[in-house]
Amino acid sequence: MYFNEEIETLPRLALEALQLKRLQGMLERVFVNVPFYRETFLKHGIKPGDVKSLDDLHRLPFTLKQDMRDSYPYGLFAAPMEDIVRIHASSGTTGKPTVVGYTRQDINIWSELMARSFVAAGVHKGDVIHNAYGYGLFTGGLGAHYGAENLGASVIPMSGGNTKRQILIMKDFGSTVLTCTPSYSLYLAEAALEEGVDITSLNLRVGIFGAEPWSESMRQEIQEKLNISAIDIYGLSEIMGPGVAIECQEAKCGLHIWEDHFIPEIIDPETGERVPDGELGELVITTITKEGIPLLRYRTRDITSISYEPCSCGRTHARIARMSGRSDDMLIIRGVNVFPSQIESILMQVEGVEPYYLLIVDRKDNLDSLEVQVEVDERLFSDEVKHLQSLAFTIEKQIKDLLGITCKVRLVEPKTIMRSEGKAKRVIDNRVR
Ligand code: DLL
Repeated sequence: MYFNEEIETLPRLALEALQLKRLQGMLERVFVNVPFYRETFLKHGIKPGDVKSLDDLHRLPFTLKQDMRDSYPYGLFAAPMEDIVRIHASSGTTGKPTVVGYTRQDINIWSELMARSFVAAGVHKGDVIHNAYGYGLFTGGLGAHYGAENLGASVIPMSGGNTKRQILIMKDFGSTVLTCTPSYSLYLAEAALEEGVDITSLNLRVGIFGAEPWSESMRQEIQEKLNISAIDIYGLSEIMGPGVAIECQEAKCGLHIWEDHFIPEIIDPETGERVPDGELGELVITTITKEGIPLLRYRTRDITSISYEPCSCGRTHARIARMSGRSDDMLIIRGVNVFPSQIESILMQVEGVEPYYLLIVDRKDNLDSLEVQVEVDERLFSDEVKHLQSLAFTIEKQIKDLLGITCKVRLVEPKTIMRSEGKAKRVIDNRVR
């Protein structure tokens, strides 16, 4: 099933020809309308007309999040304010938010790509979509909402928070699709249990989860606890919002990135050079149809790999692998590079361990230390202390064996680690940078 069969299954040659034509148009537009790009092009001695093939793209300069911050709030907009119909912003951990603007056409394209994403995930007209992504400056809520309406499904604009009410609505309204962060879906499952609601017996069939990193083992956990098929969706506000890429329900093997609107590249974050297909690197995206804020070679900082192999679902658009972290959230602990998701994968494979954890990184006497706090099953706490100790020891050993770092594992009682309604906070780094 497709939302737009012709374009989703377009032969690659035609897709690439379309990309080149759109890329050339985009370069002209930013050269004329965005002083930042005009100056960058002039500085590098580049004219928009120099790009004759898709391969020429890699000679153009990158755009960084810092460039967006420097042009706060509207400096990178390529359309006049009277054509901007929506503004979103990403919170950002430090400093000012990153602001993005959408023209009417940008919103229409976003709604189409979200609708395509829903269909790829196995959602159709007639579904009742319980949308628990936050509504507001965050792109999750409204992005999924417009896509759901465009598809013709019934959308419940829940937003985040008020967890008890979410359970009630999900049950009484017969929701068939859940959209929220993966961590919140598990929190909902837990809350349902407390409310005496058997979440596995509701009408829910599909969950579309993203906005934060999660692992394959977490997918298994969610699928079992909620009795649904869990699909990974990727996006970022700078590029559009949710729906830049999504897994198809047929293969669930990589996320199709909608290449008629975005050109993906995977680069070595150190050298900026492209890496071969299939190898891990940083995802760089060029938007080729956006009017509000088109971005050239935007460095997402997200780590993934790309594959152009045909997919069993028939879509011809390339697939990016599940994100393995960010090139900037990567922790370096006593010289060893670790992604929180790697630790999560190890934890999730341990019997009795719950999917709530916190990594606390510290530095004492110039030596880094890592403490992994993780919740364990209630029953383990009523057990003998030595069982808990041996479980903690087993996890420490596995982390040491698989990742090469020594850590202290602290098993904590259920519900002691703070729950989040949006993106979960998994790392506290107390080291002075
Ligand atoms: O999180 C957009 C979104 C909303 C995506 C709902 C999916 C669902 P931002 O707040 O700008 O936008 O954050 C973007 O979140 O660069 C990734 O680091 C991370 N991220 C998003 N989706 C995934 C995912 C939204 N599926 C940042 N897996 C991105 C891992 C993800 N990380």
